[in-house]
Amino acid sequence: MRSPAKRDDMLVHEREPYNAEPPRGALTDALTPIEAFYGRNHGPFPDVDRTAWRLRVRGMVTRPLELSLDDLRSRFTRHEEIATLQCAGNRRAGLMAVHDIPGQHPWGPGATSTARWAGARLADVLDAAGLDPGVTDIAFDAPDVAPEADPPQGFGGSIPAAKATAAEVLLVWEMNGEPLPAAHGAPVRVVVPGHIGARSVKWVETITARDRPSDNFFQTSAYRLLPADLTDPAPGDGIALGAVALNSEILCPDDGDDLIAGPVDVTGYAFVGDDRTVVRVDVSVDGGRTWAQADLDDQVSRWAWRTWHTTVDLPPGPATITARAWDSSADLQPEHPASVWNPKGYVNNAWPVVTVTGHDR
Ligand SMILES: Nc1nc2c(c(=O)[nH]1)N[C@H]1C(S)=C(S)[C@@H](COP(=O)(O)O)O[C@H]1N2
Ligand SMILES: [Mo]
Repeated sequence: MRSPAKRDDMLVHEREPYNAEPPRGALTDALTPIEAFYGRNHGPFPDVDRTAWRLRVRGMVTRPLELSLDDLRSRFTRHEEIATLQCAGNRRAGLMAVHDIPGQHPWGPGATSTARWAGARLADVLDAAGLDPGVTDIAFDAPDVAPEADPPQGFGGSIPAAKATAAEVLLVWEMNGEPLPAAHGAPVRVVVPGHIGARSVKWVETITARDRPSDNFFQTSAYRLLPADLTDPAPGDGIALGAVALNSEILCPDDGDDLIAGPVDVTGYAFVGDDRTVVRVDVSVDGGRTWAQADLDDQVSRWAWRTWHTTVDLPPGPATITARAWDSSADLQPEHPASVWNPKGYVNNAWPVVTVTGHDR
């Protein structure tokens, strides 16, 4: 497949495999247009023939299934869910500024986007297959082979069975009302709202019911939070990433902007996974000495980010704008990226900062 149809001003970290994020300003709406939606790929796009494509459901099930796209669409009820995808590497650049992370892309704040997804509930498909009582995890496998996967294997991962059978997890064939684009996993991808993007496996071919997490490289070795001093990790080391940690970003103004001193509109997003919700966002223009609460925009879906806005009084001269989000468990984002630095550069959820200059009119 050629390069996906994206905005000209995407920040391309890598052309092949395609890894790109939109500029901050492209993410201010509740829903992200497909041409701005970030792309994160570990290997080249696979060639999938949609008529020959079959979804296999196997493992610890009573009735193994083999479903065509037509089977999936006709046998199961179509459901929609507006959900944010967020890569575990989102905002990694902030960790790399603390200490280099070789071999990883320096993602800014744009490795996250929100779409309206439609497809079948994974729960309904698992129900048709009949899960054995001992099932604890549901694994997904795709055909695209990443150079980093050791040994060579397709992309894959798993989620706990309790999440897999929740109503929000979909097998998706539509994105923002259009057929799912090839670059985002056509004919069918998994969307796991509230969990790291890596579990939303694109071009999914096999679903396996298991009594332990997936053995796939991207479950056992990648997407794990390692202690900062671990230099030679083995598979299974560190914390497997699942639900998305509380995070936020400033989308407007952009870092480095020259502005007129005085009232300045500030907007951003805040997001947290699974059973927590964003309940408060504070903004500071004096480096965190004093804070004012931002207005939270209406949340378009339980599984979408919360966009927010406020107006600050920007002083003349160089200034920093800082934000920090709170969630329904009274958790607050950590202040410094240094305190969350980890060898693979995941989950930078430190306070976002943009540096701007206020000019006299
Ligand atoms: N088959 C497959 N699925 C995949 C990936 C991949 O490389 N291959 N990348 C994952 C990661 S790390 C993320 S963050 C999301 C990105 O989805 P997008 O490219 O549609 O934005 O897809 C996930 N699903
Ligand atoms: Mo990711």
